Amino acid sequence: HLADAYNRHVAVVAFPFTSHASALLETVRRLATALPNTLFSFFSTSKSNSSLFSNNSIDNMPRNIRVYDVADGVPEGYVFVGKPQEHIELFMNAAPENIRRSLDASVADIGKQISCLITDAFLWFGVHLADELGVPWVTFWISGLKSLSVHVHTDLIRDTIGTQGITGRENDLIVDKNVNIQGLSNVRIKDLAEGIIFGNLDSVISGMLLQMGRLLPRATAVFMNGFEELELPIPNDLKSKVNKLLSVGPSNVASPLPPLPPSDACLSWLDKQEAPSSVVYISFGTMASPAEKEQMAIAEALEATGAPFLWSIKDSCKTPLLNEFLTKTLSKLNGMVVPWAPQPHVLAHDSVGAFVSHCGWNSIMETIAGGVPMICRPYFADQRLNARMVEEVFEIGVSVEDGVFTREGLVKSLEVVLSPGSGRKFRDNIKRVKQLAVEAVGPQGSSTRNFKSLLDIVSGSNY
Ligand code: U2F
Repeated sequence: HLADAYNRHVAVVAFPFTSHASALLETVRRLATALPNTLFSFFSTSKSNSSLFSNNSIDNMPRNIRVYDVADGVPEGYVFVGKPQEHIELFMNAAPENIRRSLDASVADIGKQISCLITDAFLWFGVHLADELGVPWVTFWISGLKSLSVHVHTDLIRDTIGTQGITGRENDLIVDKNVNIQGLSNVRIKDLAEGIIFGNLDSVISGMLLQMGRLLPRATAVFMNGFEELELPIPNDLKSKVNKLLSVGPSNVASPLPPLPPSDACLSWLDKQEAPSSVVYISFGTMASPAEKEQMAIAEALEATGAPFLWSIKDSCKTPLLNEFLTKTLSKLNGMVVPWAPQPHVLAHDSVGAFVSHCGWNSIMETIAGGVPMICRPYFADQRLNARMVEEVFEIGVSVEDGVFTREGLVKSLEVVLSPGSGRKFRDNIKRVKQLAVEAVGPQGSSTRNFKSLLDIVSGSNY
């Protein structure tokens, strides 16, 4: 029955951690809406799928997306020892075989061979799966082009800088007079993600990113949720390294935000805040979690400024001192603390005036769409590079003093960003950047053109 209803079967495999799967799904929704005769099978672990496709979000899902589970790679009876990235390691070690098995199951279920394989770029072995299937390998890069460029050039950066004796050289640039990588000329060693030239180069993540950078040139296309004009001249360089570089976003500017239940508590609370651009929104995404000292610095800075605030923090991340503070003090403050907020809607709300963030890529795209300046406290991975762009290139936010939260430092940043005078510069710059994003997804824009190329590849029009 399914085989008769659809012309083609495109398999999409997500990396089932942090915001990777939801970010990929956003673009897949756009593809599925544009290609109603193609069936998209979407693969992630059951845990990831059940949070992505909850009852209310499934109602808004195009009907030609069909969801399949991939095993999480955790052996039966396995006892977690608390190693960092243990889940990721277990998943990745078993992923090629588990994904192959799930792909086969979907073909049997749908009754149609796969004609294109889309994977998160982290799943670098997608190139081998696609070769076996004899179909194009199309990959999704979750972050910005600057960090992608670092991964594509990792071997060159390692040859130039070395991987030993980094201590003391953290402020050095990663390029020297012999090596110029377009767009990376002002990147310092300390801006890089761990596992490129410092940190644990033997970790599963480091190995995965190295393989990814080496194999991406073999992908038929690499697409991402940004827009070219934001990160010039990097796209010019990367276009000579990969077959097709397709920035197709930002998806939250290209498509309307999915509807929320009418009585969402965060939105109702924001509606009650009278002054526009006055609320501080705090969130560190899906993985980063400030240590107790920094959590307390945030709490005390909020108390000191008296600014209204909405803080998204999971209960499991709250430290004892923060819990104590919230129990004693929250009722005296104009603040709301929730385990999860509908962030894109929050950032689009008029009353929000500052976003205290770890600078995950999706958060940056959402803050641009919402027009909210950032206060940056990057933790790991691409976040330091992203934060530098926010502060120095886009000029839509500030970094916290000395890179960590202190009460005084955060109070200063909040004053700079929230004050109508000094905050104006950031709000004007965001308007300018947002206008570029609106143009990119407009009828003549670069992201619209790239999205059409992606549709051609996925639908087989140019194959
Ligand atoms: C990893 O980052 P995260 O997934 O932690 O952070 P973001 O890229 O900013 O994405 C967080 C998403 O979760 C949503 C938010 C974003 O779409 O709207 N969210 C929410 O809806 N409600 C909340 O209360 C909190 C978050 C990694 F750590 C980063 O370094 C990378 O840049 C990023 C992308 O690769 O993935």
